[in-house]
Amino acid sequence: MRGRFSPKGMTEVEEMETRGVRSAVDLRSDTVTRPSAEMRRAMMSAEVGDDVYGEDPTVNRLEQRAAEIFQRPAALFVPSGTMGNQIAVRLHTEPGQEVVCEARTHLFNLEMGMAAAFSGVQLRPIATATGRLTWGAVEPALRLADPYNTARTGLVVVENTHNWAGGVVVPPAVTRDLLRELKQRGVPCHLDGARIFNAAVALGLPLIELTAGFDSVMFCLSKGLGAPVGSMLVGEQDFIHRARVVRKMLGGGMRQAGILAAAGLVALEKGPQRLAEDHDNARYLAQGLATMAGVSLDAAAVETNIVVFDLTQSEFDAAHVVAKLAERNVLANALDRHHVRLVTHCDVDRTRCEEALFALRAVLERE
Ligand code: TLP
Repeated sequence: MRGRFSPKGMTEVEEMETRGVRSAVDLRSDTVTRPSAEMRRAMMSAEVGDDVYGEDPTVNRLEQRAAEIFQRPAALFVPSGTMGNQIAVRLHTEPGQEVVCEARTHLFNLEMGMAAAFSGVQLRPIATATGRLTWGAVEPALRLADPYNTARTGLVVVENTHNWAGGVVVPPAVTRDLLRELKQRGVPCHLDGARIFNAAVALGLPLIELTAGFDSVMFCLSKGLGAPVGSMLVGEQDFIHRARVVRKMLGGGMRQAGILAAAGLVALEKGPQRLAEDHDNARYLAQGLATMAGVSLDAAAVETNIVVFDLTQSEFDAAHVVAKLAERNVLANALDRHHVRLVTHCDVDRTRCEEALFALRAVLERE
């Protein structure tokens, strides 16, 4: 991932602005979206109260709506997806246990070692070719039979869509087996559904078919759905009650958070309707990229709003490509030495994707 500030102490966007460059085609993430006019209006007029007292009517409405949509008893508004995941890890496990997850998950790579620091658990990452965690892959990694030598498996985490694997969708057929087998063994399963609405849209299935059976679900309002801040944790009443306590431990009691929840409500109701457009744009980027020198990418495998392309065969490494793209007003993220990620969202339309492809070709083919 790129550093936040340039050597001049400015953000990448500020630096471009000082060079008089028109706003960047920002494909670093779907987290970069600005709230829509409708969201800003809703924020302006939001009714608020102190949410730590449970008195913010807009937060309460958002939590009720999320619970309704996911057909669960309760939901909790949290400041970030990371906090939602970490609360779930804390509540499902005991210190000294192990959490099984796919090797490229956000939980393992991008949550600051917090599962160890906050919950005292270790992660057991499982490498897969596709990012889809199947029962066949999880079974050999479970530690349930030897209490005197091994850390017991306390939780399994599934990420859907799988971000670093390229926005890959995990279909219900895969999770159904996994959930059934885990249930039989008494091992809970948490869904990191940061982009679960993208998965549902890509599969053309009701959201609930992708989320039923998980012991808890986290999803983000602040990614493809377009809200400025916030994620939701959904689950059983008692779980969410305990989650509220852990959120407070983490400093996540947000007082007049209705200002943010108002935007979150717009994101929840309106956001999913336009995700197909982001998926089309990602496919369009992937198809163009697949024809470029040194790029390995199966464009047909791009299912949602994330494109990860491989530069192992290129003369350039990922950091170089990202730096050169920035000079051409296109922002992307390097995941590691050989992989670059592009993410489409509501603030980049087809024309801006065409501009990005033009810059990508110029950089990758030294035009
Ligand atoms: N992902 C962000 C960065 O942290 C990498 C991004 O730009 O994609 N789960 C998944 C699958 C995520 O992709 C993310 C954020 C999170 C959890 C955490 O959400 P936040 O950023 O709200 O803490």
